[in-house]
Amino acid sequence: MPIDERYDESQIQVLEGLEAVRRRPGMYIGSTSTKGLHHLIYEVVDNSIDEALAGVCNLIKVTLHQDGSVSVIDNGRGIPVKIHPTVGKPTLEVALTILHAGGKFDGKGYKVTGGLHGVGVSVVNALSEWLIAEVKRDGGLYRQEYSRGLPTTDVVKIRDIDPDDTGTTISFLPDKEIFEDTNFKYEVVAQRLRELAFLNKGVNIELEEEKTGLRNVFHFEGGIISFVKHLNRNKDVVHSEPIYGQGVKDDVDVEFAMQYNDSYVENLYSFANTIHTHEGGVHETGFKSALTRVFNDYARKVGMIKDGKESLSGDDIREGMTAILSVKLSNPQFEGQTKTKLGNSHVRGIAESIVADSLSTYLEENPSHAKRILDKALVASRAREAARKAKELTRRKSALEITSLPGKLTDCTVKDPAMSELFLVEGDSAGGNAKQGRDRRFQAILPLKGKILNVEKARLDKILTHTEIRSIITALGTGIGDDFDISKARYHKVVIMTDADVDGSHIRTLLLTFFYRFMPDLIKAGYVYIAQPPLYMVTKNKKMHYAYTEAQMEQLLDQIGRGNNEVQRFKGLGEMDEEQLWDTTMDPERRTLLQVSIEDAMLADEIFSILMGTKVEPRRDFIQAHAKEVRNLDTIG
Ligand code: 0RA
Repeated sequence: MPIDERYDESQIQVLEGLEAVRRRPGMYIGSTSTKGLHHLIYEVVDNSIDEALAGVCNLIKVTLHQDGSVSVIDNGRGIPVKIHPTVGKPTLEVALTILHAGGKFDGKGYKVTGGLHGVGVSVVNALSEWLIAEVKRDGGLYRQEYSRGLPTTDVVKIRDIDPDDTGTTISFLPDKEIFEDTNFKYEVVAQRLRELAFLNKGVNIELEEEKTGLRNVFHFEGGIISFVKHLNRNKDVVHSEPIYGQGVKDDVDVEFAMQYNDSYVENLYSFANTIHTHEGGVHETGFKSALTRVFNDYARKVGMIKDGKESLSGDDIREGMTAILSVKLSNPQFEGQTKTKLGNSHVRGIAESIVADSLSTYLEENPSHAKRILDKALVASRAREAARKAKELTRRKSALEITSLPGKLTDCTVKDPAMSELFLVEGDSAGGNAKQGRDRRFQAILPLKGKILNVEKARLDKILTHTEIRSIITALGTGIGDDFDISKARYHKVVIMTDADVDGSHIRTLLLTFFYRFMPDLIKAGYVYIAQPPLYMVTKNKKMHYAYTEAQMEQLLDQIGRGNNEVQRFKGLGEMDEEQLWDTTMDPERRTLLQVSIEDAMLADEIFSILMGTKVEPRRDFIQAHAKEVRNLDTIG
């Protein structure tokens, strides 16, 4: 075949590929929201991580530049630059312009990551206003530039370099035509890079933001052991060193670390090829059944539970456990609603046997720790039994009373849950205004008094007796915990509306904790939102303008002129009248709601623990550090 014919063919492939990506970006990076935007960075970094896993890279640096662009630098082998044998163009150009060509071409090596959707750097290129790839390889520094996925230069050799010096730098500016918001959030990027550093021990990952001078270097020789210690750092632990185990079977690498703390909360974070498997899957199932079996066997053997009679449930054994489970395999199958559930069925047994082996060895070798952990599980077992009885009682009672809706709820008139919204409003006075201001057809109001219960310290039985929580549960209609049924939800939007002050964010954090712990599927379904009341009202010539942030307020003053106006800062929802509340915060045509995602769970959990756990010092430090920037108490946005 003549060269130019192949050239034409690959050119058509490029154009079709780019068009597909730009037309339906969501198919490739999940969404065009902030979340999708951040996936651009993760996609590039995952390629560098692959180099690290191949043992040929130990440095990755991400820089958020002043102009909104990002660079990802690594010292891996560098993307090959020689002419690609079938396409007839430099491999670098092929990797950056042809869909699904970004991976390793020889099929060799242990390719385990590959981004959430494993789409390759060409997708990042297609969704960037510009991208520059620089490669140090084969004794040269090579460079090519692109615009919206198309090359604007050839692959050019810039200069000769030391042949031992290798690596790749990808710099790009996300396309404003594609993304709703092109501002990267330092904390969000930091969270993922920290996670990657934990999951790939020894790798140095650096993050820097030019605008703020913020900088972090993530490097953990302890790997997931450090991860577990990090998650437990604000908690009182039951044993000082995490339990750790690792093994490989049939090319599946399984690694876990776990440590108990004195809370009642289970924190199991599982990963497959460094991708967080929110929805769990076969590896989690294997891990959990190993835990249940090994702890019960051991407890029976040492006489802590009677032969044949009792046994500890998985929930009892996992109460207060913080654990990381990380598996690595080729061709992971991701299933479930958000494609974060591992489906390769053979992994279940492999995970179970590797975890069971390491755990039983640990228990044999550490009898005093084993006893402490089992004592805790036995207490949990008794508490659960008591809770079950209490729950039965409430169930029987409500059956007799014909499940009535809470008295404080002002319901909406439509009965279609998909159209209905429930506002959880802080305080009776704001609740009153919300009732007056709402659209009664589809908006229901439930005012909540004061601080609702501290959910982390309390167990299920106690929570069920709390009036505010019971009102929320009955209003929602879904039930709770194991009884939770999303199809019974009476509203498909549950909007948390609190003041923009410290108390308000505390209540919001408490509510989010409650939903996260007891109705996580409500969050996963995308039913939970946070209302955004304005911070300022500017009155000029009797006309009212609202601003939701300091920056917006400055912008507004520039627009309408700084003279002759009156600026009011809203301290609470109660300071707005019913009309203002409707105009700014409740009217679907004009409001902005923040959708709460389970993605923030790890970050959220950290804040919950700090604010509500038993350790006083981290809480005091946190509140002092954030007193001036109340909005940072938000678990999202
Ligand atoms: C294709 C093949 C090889 C490495 C890479 C791509 C590669 C891609 C990226 C993206 C960012 N950093 C990267 N580093 C490497 C394998 C090269 C070889 O076998 O020598």
